[in-house]
Amino acid sequence: MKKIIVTGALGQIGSELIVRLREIYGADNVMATDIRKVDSPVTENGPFELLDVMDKERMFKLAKDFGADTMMHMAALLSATAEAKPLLAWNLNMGGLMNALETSRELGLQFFTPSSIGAFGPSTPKENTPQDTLQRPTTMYGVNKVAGELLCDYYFHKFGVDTRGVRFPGLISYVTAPGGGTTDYAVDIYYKALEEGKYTSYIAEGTYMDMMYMPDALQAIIDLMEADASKLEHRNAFNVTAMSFEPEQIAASIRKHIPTFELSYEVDPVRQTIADSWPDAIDATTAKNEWGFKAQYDLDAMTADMLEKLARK
Ligand code: VAH
Repeated sequence: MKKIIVTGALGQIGSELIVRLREIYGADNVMATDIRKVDSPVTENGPFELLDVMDKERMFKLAKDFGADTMMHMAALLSATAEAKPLLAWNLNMGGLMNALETSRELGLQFFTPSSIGAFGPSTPKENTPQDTLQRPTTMYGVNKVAGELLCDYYFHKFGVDTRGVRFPGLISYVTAPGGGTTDYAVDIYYKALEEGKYTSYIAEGTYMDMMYMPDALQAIIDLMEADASKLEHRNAFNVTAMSFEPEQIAASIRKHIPTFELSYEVDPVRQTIADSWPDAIDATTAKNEWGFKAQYDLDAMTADMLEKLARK
């Protein structure tokens, strides 16, 4: 039976990953950790501990005392925040990752951490971005993600740690409010569509980015971690995506439910520059071939579910 310790458990992915993991593996077998504590299913429906991922001693002790056999390291600063605080981002994103990898090496844990389409840069092919290609990101977040991918592969080849990762596209969910990302316009737009019937996008019309609905992201993590290791030629990290769209397309999808929805633009140069440096649409064939990756939600299915769930919220 898996015993999983998760860092960043109150973040955008963590908040839903914990709930899903506890459904599958049992609440007592999933320890959630985060640097802060708030009342939520994550902290109330199973083991929760405060953990600053820069505190290696506490991370090791929590994992050891819990009897963990798996580490899912989700704590990190996202792209826009990292661009505003590059030194903090380097220290936290790389220092936290190193502590999680070292803990996994010392305790023999299976290891997961997400990379991102942010690991690609302006010189990466923008259409059907291959699994193996040029990675020269121009953001601190991207530098962290490429370095992180290489570090995770190093821990696999050098120390035999079973490290696995995916390059997530923008993730869309209704559980946590958007924050710190470049793709979060695609989350915020749904909240504002219901609250105000209109949205002002900080990402320009015609800016294509890969996206995925959170249920598909959670399933990808679980499927990859359960995959037969002998089938994995790659490890850190697999391209995964469900769709690629630009703001006008998500607005059109929303108008199928809210016909009067209005979209306008006030471009944020910082986040637009980040978005322009990323691919338009990546290729996920390798993930499909090596461990059966398959997304269930397209744009219209995601819109219908997002609006329904947010309206109830
Ligand atoms: C961000 N949502 O915008 C994250 C993600 C691909 C985007 O890495 O920073």
